[in-house]
Amino acid sequence: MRIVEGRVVVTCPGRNFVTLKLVTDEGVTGVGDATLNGRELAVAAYLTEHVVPVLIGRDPARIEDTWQYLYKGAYWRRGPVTMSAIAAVDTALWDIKGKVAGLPVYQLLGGRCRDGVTVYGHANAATVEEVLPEVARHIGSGYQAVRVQTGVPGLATTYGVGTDRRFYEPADAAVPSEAVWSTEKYLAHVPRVFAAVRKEFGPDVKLLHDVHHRLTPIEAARLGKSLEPYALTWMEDPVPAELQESLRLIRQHTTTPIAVGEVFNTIWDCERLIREQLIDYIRTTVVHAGGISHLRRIFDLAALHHVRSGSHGATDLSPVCMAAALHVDLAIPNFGLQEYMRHTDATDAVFPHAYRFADGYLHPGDEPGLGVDIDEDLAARYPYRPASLPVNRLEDGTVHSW
Ligand code: KDG
Ligand code: MG
Repeated sequence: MRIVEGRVVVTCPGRNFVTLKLVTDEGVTGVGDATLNGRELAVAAYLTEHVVPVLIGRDPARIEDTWQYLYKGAYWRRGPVTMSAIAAVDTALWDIKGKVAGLPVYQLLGGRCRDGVTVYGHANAATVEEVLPEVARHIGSGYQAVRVQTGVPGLATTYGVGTDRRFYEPADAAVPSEAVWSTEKYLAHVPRVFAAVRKEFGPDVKLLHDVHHRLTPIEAARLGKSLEPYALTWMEDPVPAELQESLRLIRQHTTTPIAVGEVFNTIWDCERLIREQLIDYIRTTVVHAGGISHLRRIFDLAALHHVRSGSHGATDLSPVCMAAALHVDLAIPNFGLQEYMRHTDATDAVFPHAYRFADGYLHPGDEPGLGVDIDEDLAARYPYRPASLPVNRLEDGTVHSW
């Protein structure tokens, strides 16, 4: 069997997605997600110009060799654009292998380690009062874990807390919009949110919070300490994690568990954090961390050091990524949680998929391969629309961190 074609499809059924579809001479096809929020066309060009031409004529069964070829052969390594492109190829090759074998991909990865994939949903609202019904709605739909974010009194907008409660979409304008941030206001507010949520819903529901990289190490340590009475499952991205010593400092001050990794692209971005047990959950994902093969490598390293997975699953990761993530989640021993937010109906129509939500769990289904595809005719009806993530400034105008 040989690869004869690679189509890069850019579509915007509500938001932009980049998808690679590989076609073989025997008619078997595979899909991979290549979406990088706000930088979609960079990955599309990388695939079209530099990757697809070298795949033509290759044996699709050689997944690991193809990964090594694209990673080592390029000389320029790592980075989100390169690794999202490699991820798309790797994911599509696993899809093809599953279809050829007549097995769902999780079977090829070693089979089930659990009955279903526990997911967490997002409860977002402007105020504490308004977020409580959102948490209740999630619990009522069967979620065992809920991420809680609210607006911060005194700040006009807060990243990730949009006006639409049903669908998460922070990329809101072609030229980035700008938001204002105050650490003081935020640190004073967040413990009140979780005090109210615990009081209302008791100790059983798993609660999570995303800091979106906004704090300094000592501020993050203080936040973790102040949240200890509310027993969070994790505090996510408390600091920009390039400076990995930061996580050690936070760790020395608080027992609130730490989850990081959605902006990491390779095992080398988190190897030290895992090996030195500076984090509790690693949140790398299929599309931004080199595909199923490389994500599995990261999670296997994490398993050795008692770090669990917590894969990123925001709506800017397409249903192709979600399907791939679920096969990995089902097959690894150290699964923790999987993030899950509903895509729009238009997105679900463009990406027909076998995975389904039931009672707080996602199930990838048992179709051969990944159990997801792209309807290219429908996709063509939704042309690309430029959209960027917002820029964040302090109250004095200084550009602030992600
Ligand atoms: O593209 C950025 C989003 O994926 C990000 O804002 C989502 O932080 C996020 C999360 O944890 O889902
Ligand atoms: Mg996050």
